[in-house]
Amino acid sequence: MKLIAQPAYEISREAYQQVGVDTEAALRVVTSTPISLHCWQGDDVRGFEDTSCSLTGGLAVTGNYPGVARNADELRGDLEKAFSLIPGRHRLNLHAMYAELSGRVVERSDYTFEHFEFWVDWCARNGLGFDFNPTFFSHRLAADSFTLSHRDRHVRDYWIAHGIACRKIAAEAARRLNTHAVTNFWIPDGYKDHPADRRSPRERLSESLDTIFAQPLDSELNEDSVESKLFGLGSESYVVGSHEFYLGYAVSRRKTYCLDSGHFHPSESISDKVSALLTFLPSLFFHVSRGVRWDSDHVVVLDDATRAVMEEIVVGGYLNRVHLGLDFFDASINRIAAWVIGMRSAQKALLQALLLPSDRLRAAEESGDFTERLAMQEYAKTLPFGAVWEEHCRRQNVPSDRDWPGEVRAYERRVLSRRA
Ligand code: RNT
Ligand code: ZN
Repeated sequence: MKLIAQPAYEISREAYQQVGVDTEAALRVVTSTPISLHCWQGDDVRGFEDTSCSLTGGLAVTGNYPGVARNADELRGDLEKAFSLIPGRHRLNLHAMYAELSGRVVERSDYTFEHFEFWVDWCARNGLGFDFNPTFFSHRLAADSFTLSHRDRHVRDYWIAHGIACRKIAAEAARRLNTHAVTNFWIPDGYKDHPADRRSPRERLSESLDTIFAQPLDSELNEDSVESKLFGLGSESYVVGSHEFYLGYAVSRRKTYCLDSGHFHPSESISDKVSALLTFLPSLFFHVSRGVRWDSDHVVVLDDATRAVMEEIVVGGYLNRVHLGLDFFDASINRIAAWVIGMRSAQKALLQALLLPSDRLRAAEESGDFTERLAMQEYAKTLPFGAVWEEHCRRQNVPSDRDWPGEVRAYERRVLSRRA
């Protein structure tokens, strides 16, 4: 198998060369671009806190595929399996609800680095970066779906303290891992029905965020990002943290803005927002996801929407100002396979973007030759991408698309099937 991969790659490399594309350069970039893998796909967004509270905030995981991770060791084991099947070195995206509290009850407002030390040591051992998320859902004080914009000051204060704690934890993790961490803020706050007052919760949210971000942290270590949403289950009529709200917030406070593929009108494409936003913002964080009819958080695949996002990032020259992460949860298929498919598909989309004959496309556009531009865009679609991807997997020492599912099945038999 390895013997046939190489000649196929050589032929493909030639084909790309003829349209002015250097496959070696593309492979170098894809190899050095990390993607943040979301821990929460592995256990259906349950987390490990003892104060068991079901999933809230309008998030929904469907399916009951056997073998869900029940504790941190199982989740880490599953992640290790997934990472072994994903080319390149990446990052872990952890939620605060995955704190390891050794059976004690600790308030989220009191979380400290020690509750995440094990995770961070594990990242160090596995050569992974670390990103973090305060958890503003699945909690008694988020039961009415209001947190940082809550009308009750005590509830707000609790969540403000949680936000402050999480930034510090992320900065400490980054320091230990000798990297930077993105701390992403998403809250579920909103109303199912038409509100009487849309203004006050937004003003409260802005104030709460300002309080959380008041303490300057080393920007080399921690980067704050804010994630907007159009609607959620139970917040169909009003979401406090809407696109316009966070766009204004991020621009005025110089924060990173997080775009989730599922958080916009289904006919809207987030790819077109990349260059618009980066004209004014320092950086973006992408929650690469796949909405099917609604914000359904399906597993990322190599579809037009994902390819368009990567194209905009690459062609715009924005790779150094963009963080890539995945955000989906599917319990209807093997959860490790879901991670692997999502990561490999996102990387394929990135590689395809890097293999676009952009110089030629741009030249055609600049000379006003839109016929050539369209013809070249269509030609690019049938260039032999598959062999370049296979070569990437081969060089990174991970199985090909044909072979990795067998490894997941073996792990399922050996490990997952033994979980009650
Ligand atoms: C919810 C947001 C958010 C969550 C995670 C679990 O709509 O997309 O990013 O998916 O924080
Ligand atoms: Zn998201």
